[in-house]
Amino acid sequence: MAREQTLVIIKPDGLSKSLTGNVLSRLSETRLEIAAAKIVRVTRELAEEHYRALREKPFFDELIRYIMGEFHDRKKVMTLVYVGEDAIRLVRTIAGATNPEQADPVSIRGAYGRITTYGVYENVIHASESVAEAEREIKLWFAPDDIIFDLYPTKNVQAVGTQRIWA
Ligand code: FUP
Repeated sequence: MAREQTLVIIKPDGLSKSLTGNVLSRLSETRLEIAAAKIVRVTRELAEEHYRALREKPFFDELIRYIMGEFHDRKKVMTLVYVGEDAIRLVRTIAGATNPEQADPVSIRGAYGRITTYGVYENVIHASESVAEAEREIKLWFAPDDIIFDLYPTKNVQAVGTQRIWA
């Protein structure tokens, strides 16, 4: 088994239902290590890039609005990177199937997810599905310095323009 990393997103329904602690407790059963964590306000650009493989799907627009928090009172998500042996499979097993009605009832999605009347699966969390997708997603959501390990090669660039720093 290989050491892997995977991206987890606690989606706006999870935050809105106060499920953050429950989800993190379930994920701790994996014994994986959290290598990064943050709360993110999701822009349309970020949402569309994250779900770009699904852009032809009939539910794509609703999916983008869902991950942006437009159906919930919490316009934010929590993103984490979990690292360890077999991380992708371990997290996806605890997450459960994509469709919350078909997911194992003891999984996170089975226990807490629902299908809305407008047809989107509100399934509480996202978990990367492959090594390649995990790399793409982690690089999309996190900067190298947000993560405690050097997971992928980096390069140095000279910053230009104005930067906002603490006063
Ligand atoms: P998963 O890898 O389990 O997150 O599944 P997908 O990448 O196929 O789907 C991404 C998201 O699209 C799901 F989390 C919920 C949403 N979705 C729907 O709303 N309806 C569908 O029929 C399939 C997916």
